[in-house]
Amino acid sequence: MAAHRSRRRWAYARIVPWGVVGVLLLALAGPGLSWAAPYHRSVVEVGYATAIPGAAPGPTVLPVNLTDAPAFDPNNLTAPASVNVTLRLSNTGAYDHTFTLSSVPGRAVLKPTWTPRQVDQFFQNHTPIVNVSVAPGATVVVNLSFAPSQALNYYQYVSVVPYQFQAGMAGVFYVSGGSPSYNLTESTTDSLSFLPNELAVLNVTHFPVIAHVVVTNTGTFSHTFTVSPLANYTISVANYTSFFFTNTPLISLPVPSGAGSTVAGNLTIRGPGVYEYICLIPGHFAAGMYGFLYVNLPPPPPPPAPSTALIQGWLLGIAAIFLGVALVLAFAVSYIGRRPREPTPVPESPASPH
Ligand SMILES: [Cu+2]
Repeated sequence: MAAHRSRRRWAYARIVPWGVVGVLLLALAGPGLSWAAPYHRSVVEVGYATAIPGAAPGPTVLPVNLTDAPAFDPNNLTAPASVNVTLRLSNTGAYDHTFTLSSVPGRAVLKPTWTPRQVDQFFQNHTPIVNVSVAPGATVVVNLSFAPSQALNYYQYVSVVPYQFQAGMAGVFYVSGGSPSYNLTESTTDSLSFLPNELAVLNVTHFPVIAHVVVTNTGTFSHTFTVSPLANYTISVANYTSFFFTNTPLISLPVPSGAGSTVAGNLTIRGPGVYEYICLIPGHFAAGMYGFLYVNLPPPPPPPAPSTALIQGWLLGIAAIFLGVALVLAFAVSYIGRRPREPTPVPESPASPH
């Protein structure tokens, strides 16, 4: 009896410590597993990785390594909008990582101070553009294409494995504006003017839009072609230097001196309106070296040409009135008579009685 009981107590003594260790391990691993679970999708090919459905493998291939630092290498990417892009995501470490690309524009929307639960909640509220889990040693290929409306924005990418983003596993994807869809030609003259001084980009269906501009110098002075970033804003001659200091121009091309020299560049236009462009060389703007770029607005109609008629209509009208008055007066004069009446002939008096 006593021997039996002591053997049972001995068995409990061996099992209980292992049980305690097991419960502790589960308690430690549990939260991590529960956070990670939603993102460890077994979708290994494309995931829900397409900003535009049906994106094909692109001419632009961007390799990204996911490391145990933990970090992305590189931690910044750039691709144009409306172009198919292929991401090659390689996990070079020994731990799981995810490549999760936020759909909310901004460089610092996701904060490293967030808890894994907050990161999780963010991506439940804002479905990511890309969300793939990459196992150690694996490479995942993702095809995507950014819409034109996403251009000129930054999108963060992070690993949502708990505490990896918080430890610095993050990067920023910049979507550039794509290829130019409009061509503009402009020239500068020694009479300190732009020729033409009105440019137009019309029938734009979506912004931002890129225009390619070629500026040719027809004279010997050097100039600049500097476009205001503000729509419907008239630049003042008095403070244009400080204006462009605080408002980065859409483009500022130095036009080299010498007839025939040419310079070209792209400018990105975010919306419709009238954008003034000027020459920054001191004195040139004041002398009249400016023009206007009309975006989705037709240039104003030219002022009516001066009449080439020798005699204007209104002048004829007034002349006719004066002529009429003169005729009436002449008629009245001739009828009534103004000249002194002819003296009434004195009746011949009879011979004086004298
Ligand atoms: Cu100039």
